Amino acid sequence: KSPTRFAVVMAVTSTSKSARRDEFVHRLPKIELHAHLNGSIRRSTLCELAAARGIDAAAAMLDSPTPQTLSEAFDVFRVIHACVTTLQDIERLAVELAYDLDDDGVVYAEIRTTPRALPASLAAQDAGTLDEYVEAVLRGFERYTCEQMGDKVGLRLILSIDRAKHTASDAQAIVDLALRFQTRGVVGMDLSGDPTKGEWANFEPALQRARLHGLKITLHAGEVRGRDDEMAAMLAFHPDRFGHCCFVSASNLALLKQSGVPIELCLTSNLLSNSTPSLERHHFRDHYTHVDSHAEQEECTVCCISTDDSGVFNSPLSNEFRLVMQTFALDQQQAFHLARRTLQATFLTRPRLDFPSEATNQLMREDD
Ligand code: 6MZ
Repeated sequence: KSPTRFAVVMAVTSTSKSARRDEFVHRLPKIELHAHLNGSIRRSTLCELAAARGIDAAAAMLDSPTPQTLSEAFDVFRVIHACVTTLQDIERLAVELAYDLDDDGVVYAEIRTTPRALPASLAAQDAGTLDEYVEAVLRGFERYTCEQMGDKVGLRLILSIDRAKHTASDAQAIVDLALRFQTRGVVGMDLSGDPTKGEWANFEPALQRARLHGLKITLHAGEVRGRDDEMAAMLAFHPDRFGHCCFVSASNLALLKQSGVPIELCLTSNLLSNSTPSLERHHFRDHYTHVDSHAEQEECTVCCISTDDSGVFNSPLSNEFRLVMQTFALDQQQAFHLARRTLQATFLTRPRLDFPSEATNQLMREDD
C-alpha cells in the first residue's frame, strides 16, 4: 500500500517544533467549509483593482485592511465590493482563490458568495444577471481545474443570502438561482451579512424551500450578543451546519450540542472581529473533544476549522490549524482527526464524492 498523505505528513522531520508544526499544517489535507469569495480576495488583487478604479489604496487602508471589530470588517467588505465590480473580477477572484487553496494544502472547499448583478467588464454598459455572476465563479473554478496538473482542490459553491440587504423575495430568487445551478456544483445556501441587521423569520421560508429541493443549509448564528431567540429559532430549523456560534446562551448551547449540527469555527476572524476575547477563550474549547476511535467520534460536535475571509483576516487555513494546535495543545494525530472529521460535514452526498483529488479520495477510503 502506498503511503497516505497523512503518513507522509507524519514523517516530516524538521528540527524545531514550530517549523515542524508549520510544515505539518501546510501538508495536512484540509477541508475548507466556510470561506466567502470576496472576503478571500488577495491583498495584491485588491490593491490592483482599486488602482484601476481610481480608489486611493492608502486612504482605504487596502494594503493592510485588518479590522478590529465586526463592524470594521463590514466596512472592509464595502471597500472590496467597490473594487470588485465586474464579472471579469469575480472570475479572477474564483481562479485565484482556487490556486491559493491548492497552495495551502486544501483538498476540498465549499466556497460561498452573495450573487450581485455586475457588468461583464469595466467597459460594458449593462449590469449582468445573477446567473452570469454564478457562471463567472464557476468559470474561475473551471479555469483552475483545466490548468492545474495532478491533485486538484475539489470545489463546490454555496450561494449566500445577505440578511442585511436582501428581502424575503430576493432570498426566494437566490434559491431559484441555486436550483438552476444545482447540477453544476451549487450544493447549498448560506445566510450571512451584518448580523445586527435583518430578521431570521424573513428568510426561513426560502431556506425551507431550498431544503425541500435538496440544497443543504448553513446559517451564520450567534455572531453577536442578544440574539438568543433567533438562535433558538435557527436550532428549531435544524440546518446542516452552523457558522460561528460565538454568543450562545446556556440553554441554546445544550440544544446545539444535542442537535449534532456541525459548526464552522473561524478563530482569527472571531478574534479580529472582537467576537472572542482571546484565542484561549475561543468556544472551540466548548465543542472540541479529542477522540481517536470512530465510535466515540459520533458522540461529539464536528468542528470545521475555517478561514471565513482569508484575505480580510490575512490567515490561510493552514494558519488556522496552526493556531488551534498551538492554543489548545493538539498533537499531529489529533489535528489530523480534526481535519478528517470535517468530511462528515460537507454538503456532498455519498454518491457525489467524485471530486478530482487523489489525496481526498485517499482520505475517503481511510474514513470508510
Ligand atoms: C457575516 C460575512 C462575514 O459574499 O461578496 N460575510 N457575513 N459575518 C461575517 N463574519 C466576519 N464575512 C463575510 O463575500 C463578502 C460577503 O460575505 C459576508 C458579507 O455579506 C460580505 O459582504 P461575498 O463573496
